[in-house]
Amino acid sequence: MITRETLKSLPKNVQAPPYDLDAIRPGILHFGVGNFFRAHQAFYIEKILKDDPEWGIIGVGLTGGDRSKKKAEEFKAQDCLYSLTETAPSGKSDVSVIGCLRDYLLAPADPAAVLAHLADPAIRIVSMTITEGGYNIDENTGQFNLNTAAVKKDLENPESPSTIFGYVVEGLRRRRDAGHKAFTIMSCDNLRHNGTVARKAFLGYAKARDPELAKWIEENATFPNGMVDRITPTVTADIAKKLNERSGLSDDLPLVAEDFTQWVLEDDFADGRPALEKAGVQFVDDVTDYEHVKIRMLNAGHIMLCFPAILEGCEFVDQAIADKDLRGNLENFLNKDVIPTLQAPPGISLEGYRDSVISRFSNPAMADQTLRIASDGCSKIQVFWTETMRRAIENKRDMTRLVFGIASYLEMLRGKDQNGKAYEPIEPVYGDAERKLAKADDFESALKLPAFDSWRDLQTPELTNAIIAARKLIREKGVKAALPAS
Ligand code: CS2
Repeated sequence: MITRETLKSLPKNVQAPPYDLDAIRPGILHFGVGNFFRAHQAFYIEKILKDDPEWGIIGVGLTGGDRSKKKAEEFKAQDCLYSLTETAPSGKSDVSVIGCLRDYLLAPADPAAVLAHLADPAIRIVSMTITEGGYNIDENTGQFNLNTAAVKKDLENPESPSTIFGYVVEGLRRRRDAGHKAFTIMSCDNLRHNGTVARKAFLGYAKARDPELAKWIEENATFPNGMVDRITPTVTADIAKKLNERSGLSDDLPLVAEDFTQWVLEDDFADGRPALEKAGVQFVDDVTDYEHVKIRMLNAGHIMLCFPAILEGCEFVDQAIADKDLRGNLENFLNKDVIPTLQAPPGISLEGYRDSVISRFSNPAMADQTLRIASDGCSKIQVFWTETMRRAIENKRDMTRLVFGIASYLEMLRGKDQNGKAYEPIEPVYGDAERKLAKADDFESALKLPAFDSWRDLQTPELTNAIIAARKLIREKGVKAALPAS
């Protein structure tokens, strides 16, 4: 366990928080304290606290259940301290104890405390990493979904909420009534225009609750868009053990991330912000081009590499990229399918970005799991590949690599690799019907899966046939035989 006591005698290679923990006051409330948040947003905030101690973070978990309770207990037991190991592809690593998280609350266990923080004018930013599905946008209408049971329940009892929308809007209601300023609602999820998505979600809920309140929120709160980037693997018990062995700590919540990190953010804050530029955050007027480069190259490349890699039995991303055929396919995909249809933001070379992506994927110290990358492939394919796919179909470009990628995804969903080894694909948005489609050997019907909805209007019989043929080839002759030649 790490405690405040531990900080007094850290192993000499471990960096302590460079400020007095007792001087930190909370200014940010964050929903969804996952590994990515701990390695990314918290890492940046950590750097500015010495000069700006009023931006400490209160973490909030929204779900109950035993796992959440255990996590909350672990955070509490460590006074919310944890170690972050940042590792370069060369193997060089730095370890620091992060202290910016000053409390962790489980909303179902203590809703009043969460609401009290949200109503407190000292909290000036409410941030979140709740995954794409967390914004509750109806895929068919593109609007906030008012019909889920949890949202309906919150709308019936708006002062005792259970969803993030209910909490945030009730917090803002209390602030308005008390004559306080609104806070900034800052999404840190890996989505295009995450701020715009958050705006739609929170205003959608607020309008249904009380149009006047919604108007006040619209006029007073802000929703900056941001591009976030740092590869942060899942920490298994085995990895945790290794991290502790290397650091000399006995941390119950250790974390590892690559040494690369990027945060490009719109400077649109309702009530001030930390001087994040001092920590390396890049403030821009419009994040669009940055988001496209990241999502269409890094994230799209990740799944293009990992779907077939899983079939080949590769457990880790660095193992996958060390396979020269899989790497060649990824390079061809980036060079031929993505880069020619992408707009580079000022000062960024797409070729340089490609090289950095390949080097980042090669980082052996990350032990980043191919199954983590492939998880929720249904949403990822739509977010990461749609633009490239639509451009390719519309402009009649060569589709072989995309076809191969889709066929690999579908084969990967069977949960059995080429060597007959079983694994569990993680597809949280699929219900029973989709699971059945994914496991069945009906290649044509499998294309009805929602993963392909975002270009369904452009789907042609030729494309369908090409995907089916690629899938057959993978099944009969294996990934290597099916890999596009160039
Ligand atoms: C990965 C991301 O899960 C995925 O699909 O591509 O988690 C990736 O590691 C992060 O976006 C890096 O910023």
